[in-house]
Amino acid sequence: MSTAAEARPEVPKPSQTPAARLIDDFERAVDAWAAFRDEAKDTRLAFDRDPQIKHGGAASLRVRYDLAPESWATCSLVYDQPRNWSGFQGLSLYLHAEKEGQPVTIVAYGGTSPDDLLLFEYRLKAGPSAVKGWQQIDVRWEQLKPAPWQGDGTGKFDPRSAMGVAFAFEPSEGDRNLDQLWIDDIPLR
Ligand SMILES: [Ca+2]
Repeated sequence: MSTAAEARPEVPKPSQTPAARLIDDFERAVDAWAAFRDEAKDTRLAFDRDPQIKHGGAASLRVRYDLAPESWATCSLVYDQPRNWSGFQGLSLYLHAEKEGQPVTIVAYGGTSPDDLLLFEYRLKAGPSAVKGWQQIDVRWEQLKPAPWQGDGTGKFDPRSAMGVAFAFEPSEGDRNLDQLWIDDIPLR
């Protein structure tokens, strides 16, 4: 860096506190998160903080799931009231997986109350970097698609009324799917 650049006064940034930017980094208890599952099937999902495998800080979120064919499960963070994320273009996170190609759907919840959630999805498969270490995933709001069973498929996520996020899992090929993956550091971007 040149001395001229060093001498330049720092330009104040728009006031977004770190707390407002961060969805979670799993450094504290994860009791705001909840597991939801297809209760008609023998499908399970469990999550906890993992102090052994982490991207940043002291722990990540480990999600373990055992999915019956044609079922689903989610690990969800649902807010009591909508939050305004319109100052951001999306969110990012770090993913660690056991297998390359392991599918996971990142969900942003819209709506106005926990009883009236809209689901918007970004489907991805873990790449080799997620198996070797941590894969950074960036999701822009416009990349989110309404859940297939929701409306006519043209709805858009409205970041002015965000109700939370989730990681959603479905069995890929009609078999049981028993897997686990890890998530860490989820900021708004
Ligand atoms: Ca962490």
